[in-house]
Amino acid sequence: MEAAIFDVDGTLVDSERDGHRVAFNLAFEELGLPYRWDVELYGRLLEIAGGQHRLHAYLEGQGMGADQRDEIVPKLHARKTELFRELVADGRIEPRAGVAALVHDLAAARVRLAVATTGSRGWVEPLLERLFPRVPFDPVITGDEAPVRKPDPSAYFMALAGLRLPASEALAVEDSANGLVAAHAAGLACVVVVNDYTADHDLAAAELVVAGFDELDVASLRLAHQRAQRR
Ligand code: XBP
Ligand code: MG
Repeated sequence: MEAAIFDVDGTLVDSERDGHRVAFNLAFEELGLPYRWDVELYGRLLEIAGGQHRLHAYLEGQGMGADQRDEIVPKLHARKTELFRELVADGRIEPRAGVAALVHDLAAARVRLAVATTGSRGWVEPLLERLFPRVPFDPVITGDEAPVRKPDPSAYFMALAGLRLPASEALAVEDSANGLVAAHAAGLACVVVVNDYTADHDLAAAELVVAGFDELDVASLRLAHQRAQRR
């Protein structure tokens, strides 16, 4: 296991319910739109990866035509990205418990670290700088570069290309079924650390599923990685 590639939303940070969801709602309000996403509805909308895709699908369901959506979605999403950056800068988004210790232990064990996310570079970079300032994630692949978002494997293929490693020498750390499918489609072993939104996902194919980072250490990640090589 030469490298570990981390997802961001739901994995490095619990960012969806009290982060992105809040920023989407503030953007709706600022643009004078009547929509508000409650916790339960947002859980269902998370099946659509990527904020702009999520907005398009939802607004289409609300009966908004394609021309109006094409005009309003980029504005809404740009404002939502700024608002989410403000939440990060205000310290409202925190690393998941135990993840900071794990990435530091991995780095100390000379396991290289990378990021593969469907989120936008506009908030991913400031979030990593603020919450993981000394962690050498390289490369950081975001939804801006990956041509197709998860569950498509392109973000993981790009991360592997940046690391110059074959999939067999890396491990993905994810929180969701979408992420697991993306990682496996890239040929990567995958450990899933579930959260409230993903605990009921079908994760049977994962090399390891745990409820929190306190259940993981470098040795258990190495074991999960070896399990995939024996399959
Ligand atoms: C994350 C996403 C993103 C975030 C919001 O999925 O799907 O759309 O919800 O970020 P994953 P943006 O954790 O599988 O990468 O609004 O920047 O898309
Ligand atoms: Mg995720």
